[in-house]
Amino acid sequence: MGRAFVYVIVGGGVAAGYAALEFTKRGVSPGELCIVSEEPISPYERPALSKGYLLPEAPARLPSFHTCVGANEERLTPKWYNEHGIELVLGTRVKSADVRRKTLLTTTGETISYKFLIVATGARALKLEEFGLSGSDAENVCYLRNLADANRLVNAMQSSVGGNAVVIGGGYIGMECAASLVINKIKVTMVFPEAHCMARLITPKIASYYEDYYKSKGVTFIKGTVLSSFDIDSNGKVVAVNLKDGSQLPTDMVVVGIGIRPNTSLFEGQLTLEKGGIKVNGKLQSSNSSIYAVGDVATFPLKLFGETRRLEHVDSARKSARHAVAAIMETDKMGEFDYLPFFYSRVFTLSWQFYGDNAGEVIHFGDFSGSTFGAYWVNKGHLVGSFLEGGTKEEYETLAKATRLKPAVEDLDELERQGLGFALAA
Ligand code: FAD
Ligand code: NAD
Ligand code: ISD
Repeated sequence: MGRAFVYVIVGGGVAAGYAALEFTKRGVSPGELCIVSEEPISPYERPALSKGYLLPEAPARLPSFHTCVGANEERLTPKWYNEHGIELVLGTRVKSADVRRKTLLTTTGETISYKFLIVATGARALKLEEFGLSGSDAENVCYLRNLADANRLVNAMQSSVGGNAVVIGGGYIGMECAASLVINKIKVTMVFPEAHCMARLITPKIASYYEDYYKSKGVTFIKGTVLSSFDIDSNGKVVAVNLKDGSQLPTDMVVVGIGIRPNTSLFEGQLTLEKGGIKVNGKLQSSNSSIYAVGDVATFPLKLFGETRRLEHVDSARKSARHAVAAIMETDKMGEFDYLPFFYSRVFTLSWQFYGDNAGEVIHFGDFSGSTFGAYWVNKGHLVGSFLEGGTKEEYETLAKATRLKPAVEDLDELERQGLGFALAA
């Protein structure tokens, strides 16, 4: 059995939702577009899963956070796809792709053919087993990538109120889930191998501010070590976490956030890969001219810094998806994707934004004993990155604009003295 479409999107996450919106804005006809997704629900704003979804009071629930509300655009419900003649094939994994024949084979045995394919398969959470450990299947061990994971996490939290949780990993998932656990009245111990949290992005000085804040909320940090094993009871629940440094942490639940791997396997050996993702050009087009890749799975040229990057953040998923659709539908007119990396997080009453690149020398500014502070990264005499905690909308916009301009920085002391003023004047 088989069906044919002009445009097919494989993957039904953030990028797929924004691509669908862009297709309709550019005039796709009913019956031309199909989205095939392993998830049983239409595209939603994944960031909500580690934030509003985990709140004990008035938690965010679908359909409120279907794409594209995260960018203040229309909320695309299943009805919206239906009304626009977009075929949603949900709860269905694509198990193989034949790029020569331009076909996808699904787990239901259907063959779906395309003229243009957008790969938006995102990424999967790394499992402890990939580091030689075991225990991921225990009922109170939680990962967080999709709605099913989030529901499992909510259930585990509800059974652990007043108890203890161990969070493995000091990255985005670790920090955002730790905050949610605290808000759910669960005592948290965070364990990670680095010297400070969020080591991929922030400086020791900024990390120290966040760690102190978390400590004031009762969070304990155990750094420079990793998990060695779980103690699991006869009901299949983890009751203690054993660390390589020899310590043992009794616990009611565990959250694991130890990074991701892009879902490239369908195309390995068929498309060129780079830096763990599908290599694309400035139009988001892969080594096969009928196939585009967007979001977490794409390694694209970052014009601003003259190198290729694969990013794992929602803004780049949204914008790369829209650019790919524009490039497919307006082939001659579309320029290259010219992206300024933008990352953010919100936990407790804290909120930060980051723009650009965290390369080169770091200049901190602002009041680290108060609530507004930041940092600039200066590389080869130019400002290339900026971070701000506790800024206003206008301040973040200013920072983004200034970072994109990559202004020359002649005097680092002066930059430190001017702080946000430097961005305002740039
Ligand atoms: P995804 O949104 O992961 O979508 C991929 C889709 O492809 C999924 O539906 C998946 O089931 C499907 N799929 C995969 N393989 C197949 C297959 N073979 N067949 C069919 N379907 C398939 N970023 C930020 O910038 N800020 C945040 O605050 C933030 N919070 C986050 C919170 C959480 C809990 C998580 C997990 C991520 C967060 N991110 C955040 C990252 C952001 O959500 C991702 O960068 C973004 O979702 C990437 O979009 P994507 O469409 O590329 O992939
Ligand atoms: P991450 O890369 O941010 O952090 C992984 C962390 O795992 C590292 O900081 C390290 O502390 C830890 N680690 C690595 N190996 C380990 C090991 N063997 N044992 C113990 N700890 C180990 O990844 P994540 O936190 O898992 O996040 C997953 C994805 O979700 C990322 O793509 C991230 O960008 C995305 N996300 C983003 C946001 C945001 O942008 N606000 C929020 C949530 C999730
Ligand atoms: O970007 C985001 C984000 O941080 C969320 O929580 O999108 C979601 C939506 O704003 C949820 O409605």
